[in-house]
Amino acid sequence: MNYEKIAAVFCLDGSPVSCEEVGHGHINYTLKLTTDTGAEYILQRINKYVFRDPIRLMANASAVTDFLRQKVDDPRMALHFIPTHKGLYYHRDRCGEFWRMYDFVGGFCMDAPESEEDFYQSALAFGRFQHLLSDFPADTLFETIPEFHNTIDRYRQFKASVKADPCGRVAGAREEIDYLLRQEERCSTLQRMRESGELPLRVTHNDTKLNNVLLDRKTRKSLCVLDLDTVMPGLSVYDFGDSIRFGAATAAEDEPDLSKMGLDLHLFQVYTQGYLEAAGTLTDKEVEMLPMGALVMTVEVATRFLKDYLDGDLYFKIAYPEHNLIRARSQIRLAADMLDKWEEMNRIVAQESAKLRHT
Ligand code: ADP
Ligand code: GN1
Ligand code: MG
Repeated sequence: MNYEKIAAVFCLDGSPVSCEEVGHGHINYTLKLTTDTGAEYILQRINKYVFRDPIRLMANASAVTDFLRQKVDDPRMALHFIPTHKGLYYHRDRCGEFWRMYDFVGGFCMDAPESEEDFYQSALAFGRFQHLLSDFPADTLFETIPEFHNTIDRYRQFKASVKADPCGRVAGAREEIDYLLRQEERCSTLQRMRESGELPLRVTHNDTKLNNVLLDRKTRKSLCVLDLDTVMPGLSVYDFGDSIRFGAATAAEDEPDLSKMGLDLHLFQVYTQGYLEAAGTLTDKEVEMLPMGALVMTVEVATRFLKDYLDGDLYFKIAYPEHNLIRARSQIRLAADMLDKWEEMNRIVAQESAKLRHT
């Protein structure tokens, strides 16, 4: 890839001298670019298979960053897209690929919390993110991935892939498929509550993995939230739940040794505390459904990983052929452990919410 040519399209400080791949995102192709003046940027190719309308996606993302920048004191607390010389926030290359550039914020991302304080900081960042966007005009947001967290629809798509079995992989994944099908009824709860209005729609991030948050290297305080591609109207419990799924697990999302995978209740408590402190007022129902958010996000992503395995690995980046199957298995193990710890999870949420009410 000729990165100099792409970089030249954007209004940069200096000329590029180096470019290297960074991060562990599953979707976009992400590079860190440095110029001869020492300026650092992120250059990213948007995944067109996942995001069918990159132009409208960038309209969303830039509207959100502009909105956030007006509200934060430190510029590192919101992403900043760099325009092209034509004044656009994206560049379409000759092959039809879409590129965007933004300031490299500095700081660091983690794939697993190094301490409970780090995890608490990520809870503050995602909670604050939702709070800051509480008066963002939600009806101006385009749905970058329609029905993104509609678990009922995710199951529909999953069952279609099981039926079609395009790669002949169903027989080797029967146990996992059956487990997930047994969870369908319980895990449809949130979507039903969304449809009935029992849970309020908010502007949410929808992809709240720990590696989508940056912490300051020195203070280890949270800086900003990354990966704004899926900012859309959604449920607070999705954002809470996905953070728990990824960050409060005892092993990586793709840990092959299932005996290592489970829910760390202490980290669950730490995140609950931070999120409730920063997210602003949640309704009693939202608070009550936080554990369900964790379970549903875990089961939902397991259906997505397994569907992608059955489809022939079209959506998520993989590092080896069985990667999506391994991911699905580890998420199933995590979901099963959450169900074993269900009462404890509910007790912790009730306790943290009561604590906050009394301060
Ligand atoms: P994906 O959708 O593939 O997850 P992300 O936007 O999350 O793409 O970027 C992937 C990774 O790149 C992040 O997890 C992070 O490690 C790194 N990264 C992205 N943006 C920045 C930034 N502005 N500053 C520093 N690191 C970044
Ligand atoms: C993807 O983009 P990234 O790596 O932060 C995915 C999430 C999944 C996650 C699983 C747009 O997140 O929905 O939960 O992988 N993002 C998209 O790790 O599908
Ligand atoms: Mg990401």
